[in-house]
Amino acid sequence: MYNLTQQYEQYTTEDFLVWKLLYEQQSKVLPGRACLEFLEGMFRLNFNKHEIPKFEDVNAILAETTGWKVEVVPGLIPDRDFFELLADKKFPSSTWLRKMSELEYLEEPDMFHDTFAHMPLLTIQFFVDYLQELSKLALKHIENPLAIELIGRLYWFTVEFGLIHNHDGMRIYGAGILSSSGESVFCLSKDANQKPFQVKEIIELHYYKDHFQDRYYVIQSYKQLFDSIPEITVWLEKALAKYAAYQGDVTQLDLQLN
Ligand code: HBI
Ligand code: FE
Repeated sequence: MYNLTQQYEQYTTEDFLVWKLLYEQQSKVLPGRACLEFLEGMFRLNFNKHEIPKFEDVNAILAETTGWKVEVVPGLIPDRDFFELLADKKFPSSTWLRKMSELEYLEEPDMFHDTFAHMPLLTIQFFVDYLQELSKLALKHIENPLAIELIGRLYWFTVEFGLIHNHDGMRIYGAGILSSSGESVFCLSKDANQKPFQVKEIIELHYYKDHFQDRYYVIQSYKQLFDSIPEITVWLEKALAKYAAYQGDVTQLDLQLN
């Protein structure tokens, strides 16, 4: 699709330093907060603070686990391209790293977010099966901005900001949290609003991109995510039927479904 490759030899000393600093920063806050599957995934992908991951190495390991692979993209790509790649078991990742001056926050996802935070989860079969089915659903409605917004909300509150409650307690699996030190701590604190995973409410309410989330949805297992696809399809159809005539900005639209 984009025909890009990771130009590993072009990484600079600053890039390696940024990777090392972000890796060390997250290594301080994630043990005891990140879900076990994420930590195991990091280990399987041989992530470490000294080297920026080589996508060909990551792909060789993913080929032996879920059969997914990483596809190099320039950065944020159009929704159609994004969902086409995911539906084809390809995870889009940038290859550039933020600058030292952007360590805390940056507008667009960089390689640290796409690689460190997203890729370990690609070793979990039920998780990638959910991601693939959600993307196939998006492609069915790719011409409908409301459908893409609502599916984007589900993507946001699971893949990016999801929490999971398994045998060792409440843990993080959302990549948007896993690549942020502040939100990794906040989301499990008593100040955070943690709620059981519920498709209807996630679809109904808009979300914020520029500050900590005002709510986090908690799943009990990755199978629960995969099993929610039929329910997602039902609520999406209801929403598209009821709000078919809506002409406003869908990103701020709150729905009432029943
Ligand atoms: N492109 N590379 C990239 N990464 C994303 O996370 C991404 C994207 N394009 C669109 C997008 N996310 C969101 O609109 C999703 O909700 C689809
Ligand atoms: Fe992301």
